[in-house]
Amino acid sequence: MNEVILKVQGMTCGHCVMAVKKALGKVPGVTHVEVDLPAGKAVVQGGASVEAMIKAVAQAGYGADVKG
Ligand SMILES: [Cu+2]
Repeated sequence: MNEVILKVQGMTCGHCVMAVKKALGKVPGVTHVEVDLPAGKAVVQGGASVEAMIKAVAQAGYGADVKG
């Protein structure tokens, strides 16, 4: 199983966390999502493409980038 850590910009509260979580959860292939608000990151597990994850987060209104 793949694990991707995304840096997410623009999250300020629990609502943002839920929105990002929901957006990433809808990406085909994603099996599990953990969002860390204070760290501004999302840990995504599954076989989805990183491009699709970033696009999904962007469509939810947040910025995403591959961490590292
Ligand atoms: Cu919020």
